[in-house]
Amino acid sequence: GISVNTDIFGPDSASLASRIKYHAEFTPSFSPEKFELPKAFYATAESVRDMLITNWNMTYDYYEKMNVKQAYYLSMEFLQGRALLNAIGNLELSGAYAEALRNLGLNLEDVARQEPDAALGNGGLGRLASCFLDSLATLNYPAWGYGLRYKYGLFKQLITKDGQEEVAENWLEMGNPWEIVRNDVSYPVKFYGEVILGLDGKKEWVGGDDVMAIAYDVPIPGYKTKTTINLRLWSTKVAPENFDLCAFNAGEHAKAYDALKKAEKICYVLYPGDETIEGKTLRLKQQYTLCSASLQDIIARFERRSCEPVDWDTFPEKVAVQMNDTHPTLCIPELIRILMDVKGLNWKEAWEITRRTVAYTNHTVLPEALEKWSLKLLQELLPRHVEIIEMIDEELIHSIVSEYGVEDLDLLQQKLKQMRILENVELPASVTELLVISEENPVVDPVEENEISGKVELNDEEDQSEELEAHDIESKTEVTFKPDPPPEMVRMANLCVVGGRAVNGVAEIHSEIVQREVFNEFYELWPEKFQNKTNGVTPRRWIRFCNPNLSKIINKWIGTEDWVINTEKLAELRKFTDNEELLSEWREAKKNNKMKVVSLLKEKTGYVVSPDAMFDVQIKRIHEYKRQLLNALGIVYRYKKMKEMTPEERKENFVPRVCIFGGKAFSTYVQAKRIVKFITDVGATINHDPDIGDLLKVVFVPDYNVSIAELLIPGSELSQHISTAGMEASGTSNMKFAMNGCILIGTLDGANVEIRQEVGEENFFLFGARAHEIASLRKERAEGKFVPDPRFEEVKAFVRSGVFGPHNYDALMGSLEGNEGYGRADYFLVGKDFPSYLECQEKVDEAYRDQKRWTKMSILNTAGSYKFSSDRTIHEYARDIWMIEPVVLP
Ligand code: DL6
Repeated sequence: GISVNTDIFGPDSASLASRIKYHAEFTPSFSPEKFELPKAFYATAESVRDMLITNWNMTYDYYEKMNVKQAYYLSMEFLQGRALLNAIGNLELSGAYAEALRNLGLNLEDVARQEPDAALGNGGLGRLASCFLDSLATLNYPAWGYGLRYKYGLFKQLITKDGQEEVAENWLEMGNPWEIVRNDVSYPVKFYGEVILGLDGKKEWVGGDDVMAIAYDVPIPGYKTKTTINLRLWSTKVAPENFDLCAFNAGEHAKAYDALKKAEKICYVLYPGDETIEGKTLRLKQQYTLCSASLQDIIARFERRSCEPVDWDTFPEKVAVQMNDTHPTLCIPELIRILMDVKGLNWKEAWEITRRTVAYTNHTVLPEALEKWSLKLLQELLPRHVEIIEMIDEELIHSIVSEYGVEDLDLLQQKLKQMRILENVELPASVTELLVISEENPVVDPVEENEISGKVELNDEEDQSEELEAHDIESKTEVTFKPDPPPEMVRMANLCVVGGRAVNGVAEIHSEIVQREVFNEFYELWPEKFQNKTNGVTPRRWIRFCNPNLSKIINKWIGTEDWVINTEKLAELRKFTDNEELLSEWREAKKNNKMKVVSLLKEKTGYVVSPDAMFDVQIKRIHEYKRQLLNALGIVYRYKKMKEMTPEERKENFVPRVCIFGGKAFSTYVQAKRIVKFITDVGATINHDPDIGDLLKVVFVPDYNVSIAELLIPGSELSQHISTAGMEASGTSNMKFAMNGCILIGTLDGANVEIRQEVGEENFFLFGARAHEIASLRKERAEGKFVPDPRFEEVKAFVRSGVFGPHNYDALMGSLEGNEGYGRADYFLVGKDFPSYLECQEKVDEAYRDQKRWTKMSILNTAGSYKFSSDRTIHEYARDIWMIEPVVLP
């Protein structure tokens, strides 16, 4: 399948074969006797890496010589997937490598499959970062990524009879041929300690524990360019002076290893949460390690490239730092700290430089995902940073006071409450002096009744420890209530908005929500800061390399391979949608890709499915807002209707479908895990029902990752992007599916809105409530005013009847009804959207029956997807936020 290739320069296959053999022998990580697949992969990758290093060095030297402005993309996640086919594809050596390996008795695809996925990310946010790196390199932008080198990536998902189980993913077990450790690039990162006033009157952060951050570089090659940029990942180890040799010599081995383990632990595991906050201290240490090591590195580079004396005011002319979500927020106080405490600048200078350097991308509007850190924890771990955050908070308060004045104290108080970085913290003295604060106008919020979470102390001494829920209070007359004071917190997103030169959302509708709702007060104060940068994905990985069958056809009809960089050329396909030859080639390519999916499903699940059925796919993190449950209930309804019909009626009424799911649930997200279990149970029943046969199959592919997406997306026909409107910031797999000629069924949410515009309304299956309706629908729902469609009641009753095994799925069905104990009633509005979803699915069947119409729709999806190349997104970031220019190597 790697046959579309036009190698135009570089070594021939004989030379590559000898390089592979060289590495098999002289970069040994396997025993010498045999040359088999795993060894062949490592030797091949090492031979590629040699070329990448040459290009990396050239790129680095040139940037150094030209002293260019560089952008730095700081992200806690990079979801790189496999690198081999991407690297040789970008180097235009796929054909030569395939031949070299053939001559060595091996097949390139088999060799490539040996590579473990680098899964240093949870989902969309991390994969976006990786697509951005590919575009940056391809477009010759001087930019680097900075992240952490987690020893264990995202967990491996097993599907057992109990649902999802998680197993550690030891991706580095056999070594990583792509990384280069830089033993000479390391920085101390401090935790704990205290702040003292030095003799020179400057603040000094002393004591505490230092760990060392060591750089591991991963070369990122651009497509058809020598530009090879860098992904620098930090690993941590103990600072040499912290290894307690005395303790070791005294036989206290555990004590001696303690510091060692504490330091290494920081980079052990990718924080598993996508949208939840847990493991707080370790997570905070990870975030600070990324920020501190990266900034020390960036600053060292800036100083090295500067003339003496260093003009710090020019720092923002040479450096742009992008914070991928709030995870790297500590960049802001860390940059200020280094500039003030280490480089000797004053507060005003340091704050100004920082505000001109860093920018922030928001990736979610879910309130529970907007990071907040306990002030107490931060104070303990990073005392100097807390002082700096307090100074920023004070600056902000003064801006708010000068904007809104002190005449209307209610208004002012409301703004302070919404906007301050520090939550539930008293106002600084400099501000209270300005304000006349009456009893009625307390400036620190009183505890609101509905927020009460405090302990209840009973009069009865013996029962003092008992904790009661707030709603129990009324019934106990003898109870006196002493609420805990509300916790003092730091709101990281507010800090990012205040400290960032720009704030952007990731799709038009999301950026509007960011401006109108999430950060509306800030938007009113500083409208010029707010931008939209609709996400994109790299067409190299997501069309050219993962779908060679389709690429060949596109080349033929457009007459050039240029579309791989100039994706707008894809629009030319629109001219040929009536051409029977193209239609038949297009169908053929899809069929071939579907055959690969058939093999994948068989290999991973044992299920054998028919390639003639429609392949209907939903692959993404499992989350209630993404509504895999809506999809599953739609399938159940379909199954129920089938069962009520005669075999003839069934065949006549339904298009055969293979419904494919994939995705991981956060390990402690109980409801998401129930959904996984439910889908697999539904599959187990339907797939073994002899009445149904090939008319309906439901398959959950375990351990969904980038490599599985690369196989599933080209072989899909319908893809589901059905989140509750307003909740999916953008989505990026929707873009990948459209590029590969899949038709989307979806709500008006995230990038779906723009995809529908681009591919044409008639080529997108739209259903469901709109974002602006959601709040009132939820209110109605909570007030019990929602009248469910009978089909929704029918499907829930069917599930409860026990058709899908011994479970009654009470917790799952109950969550859709708001029964006692299940919290918010159908918060994600599955019931509300269910009827319009079913009706839309009927339209899907109807369209699929007319294969000519379907194929045209498919072509028009590919043709209309060009806007969603990450090249477009990166050009926009470069132009509007980072102010960097492409730098082409001579
Ligand atoms: O922007 C990339 C990606 C979006 O496409 C998804 O819609 C969004 O859910 C995801 N956000 C996160 C949230 N993480 N945090 N914080 O992963 O970002």
